[in-house]
Amino acid sequence: MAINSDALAVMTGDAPVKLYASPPSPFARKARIVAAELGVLDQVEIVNTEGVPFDPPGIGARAANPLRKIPFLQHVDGRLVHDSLVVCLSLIEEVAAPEAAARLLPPAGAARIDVLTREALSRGIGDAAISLLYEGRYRPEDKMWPDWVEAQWGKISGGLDAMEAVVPPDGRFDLGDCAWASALSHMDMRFEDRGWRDGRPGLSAWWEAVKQRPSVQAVL
Ligand SMILES: N[C@@H](CCC(=O)N[C@@H](CS)C(=O)NCC(=O)O)C(=O)O
Repeated sequence: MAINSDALAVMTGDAPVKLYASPPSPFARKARIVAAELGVLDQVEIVNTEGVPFDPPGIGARAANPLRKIPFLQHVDGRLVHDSLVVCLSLIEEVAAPEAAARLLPPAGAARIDVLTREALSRGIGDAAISLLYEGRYRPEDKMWPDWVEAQWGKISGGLDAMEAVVPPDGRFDLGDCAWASALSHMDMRFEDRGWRDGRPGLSAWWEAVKQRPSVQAVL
């Protein structure tokens, strides 16, 4: 989507891309981890922007950001990229050097689909997690629906079980793994009381190891 760069009041400066992101967002964390793993942090200006459902300040004109969500990316030519997967693809394919890009995402075929499928699992967990949080934060108390809350947790739990079944091999840290790390960091931040590690020893051990990566440390 091409937009006039005046459309977002906060757009100033010379970085090739601006990443509109808020620190706790699992989707924004993924984009930041990806930028760090690609070695392009010096080309990405992070603009702190809150993502909340009710038209937060700084989220931009409706024409520029129709879904009113973060993260989104703006290129210096004004192009706007939204949804965290496409933000990551834009960083990989349009900002990073080819060798760095290839480490995060194979160019085609089943290997690429595998990475994108793992990313989608994490994004689904993030969507359910955000729905759950918003239920507690914004829904009037008399309209809360515990079964619905548990159904959202069921999606998260199912996603975590699927992760446990195929724990990433040592040494790999591609886009799918960046996404998993962002989802687990969000689990620790928002849902520690749910005990997501219980019954998932492989995933817990993997998370303890990848948590040491500088790209992940930077978003915790
Ligand atoms: N599928 C989107 C989800 C993004 C999302 O839900 N972001 C939240 C913050 S973590 C947000 O901006 N929420 C505001 C809203 O729902 O209106 C993505 O992957 O980027």
